[in-house]
Amino acid sequence: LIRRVSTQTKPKGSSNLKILNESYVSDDFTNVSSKILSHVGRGLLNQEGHPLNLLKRKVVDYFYARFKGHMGNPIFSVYDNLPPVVTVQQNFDSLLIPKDHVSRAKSDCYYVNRGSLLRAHTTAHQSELVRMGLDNFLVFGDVYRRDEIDKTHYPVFHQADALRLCTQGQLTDRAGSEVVVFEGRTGKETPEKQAEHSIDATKIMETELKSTLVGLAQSLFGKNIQYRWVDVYFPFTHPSWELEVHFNGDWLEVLGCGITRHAILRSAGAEGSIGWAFGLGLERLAMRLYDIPDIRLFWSRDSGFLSQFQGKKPTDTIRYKPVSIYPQCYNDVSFWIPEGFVANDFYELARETAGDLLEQVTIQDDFTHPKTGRRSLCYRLTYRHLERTLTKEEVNKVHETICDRATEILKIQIR
Ligand code: FA5
Ligand code: MG
Repeated sequence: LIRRVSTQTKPKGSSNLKILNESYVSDDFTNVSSKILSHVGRGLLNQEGHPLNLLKRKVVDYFYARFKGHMGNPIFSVYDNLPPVVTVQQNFDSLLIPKDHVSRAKSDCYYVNRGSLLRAHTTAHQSELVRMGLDNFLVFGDVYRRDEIDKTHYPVFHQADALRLCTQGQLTDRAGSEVVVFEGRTGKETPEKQAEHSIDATKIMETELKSTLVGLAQSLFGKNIQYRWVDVYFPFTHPSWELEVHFNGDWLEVLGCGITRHAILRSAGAEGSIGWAFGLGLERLAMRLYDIPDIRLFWSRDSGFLSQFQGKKPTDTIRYKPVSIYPQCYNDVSFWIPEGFVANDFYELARETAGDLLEQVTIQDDFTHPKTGRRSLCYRLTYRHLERTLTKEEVNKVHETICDRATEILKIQIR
């Protein structure tokens, strides 16, 4: 998927990146690697019998059943094949994410170049779909984030996003009496609502949003689940909430949602509507739903994994049974860090070097020398192959290569 092509016109130091048959010129912002690009185009969501495909179909079926038009037709349209390279405008600007917001940092995203990146959320497509005139839609897609390493984090995962718009007329029809949606110039923003909106219209939308999402969680996990709403902040919604579900003794964050910022709708040509939106992580749900213990398994091509889902229907109950558990192996590394050291750079270098052998990286010690002020970190790297037993020699070799590369590229100094 990644191919470097030489051209005559490219600026010094840049090259052409080929992603899904499109060509991009790299620059000083480029930080996608061939390892990450090897995930682009895998199409797990659309692979018949993959657990993410089964979950996608469960979500779609729920929305089709819940929201019907006058003729009994489903009113949500579904997009599950939008290309993952998006512009900075789509991923951030169109969603009112401030220019200096942390989520834009090179340390958190995979940039193709200064103008484009691998989408960090499926919300990146919201504004263009509204501009196309859509008023009820679901977007499913692969998303890319530079992040920590453990059993529930992987640099590529999948999200579902939704948006639902209502005009004043539709809201009035639904309520059975006149609902005024907009407050006009005198409106003020409060914790409950945006300046542009009336409290009545906001509450109707909030109630529908929350009951839709609780209904979705119940349709996946059963009527008796325990859940709670947490107030949060997103630049593109207000008010905003997260839904947490109690699972195996823990509160699990399932999704973020809220009332779409009116400025987003206005600039996308839907100034006459009020809308709600949400975004949820599919792996987190699939891991609970199917008892999948490690997020790396979603990328497995092993038949021991895939065969347990093949030929199944979205309505079938499936419990994944680990084929066998191979032993873990860990090695520690302590080093002095140079100025400007970014932990995500180390995680990624480790992952690039070890590939999927690397299961987890945890920090064991963080020490600042009292005299020199130099800071040293100790990380524990846990290795485990999903499909066979690793030898100690094999792990040592990989571990040494990580240390060598980190010394050379990140300028760390091993203790
Ligand atoms: C977002 O991505 C917002 N775009 C969601 C949204 C959309 C809010 C529309 C309002 C309106 P957040 O970064 O919290 O928010 O991610 C949303 C969900 O994705 C999380 O609740 C979680 O389920 C999942 N998620 C986030 N990071 C990871 C990760 N590293 N691994 C697996 N799942 C993740
Ligand atoms: Mg969140």
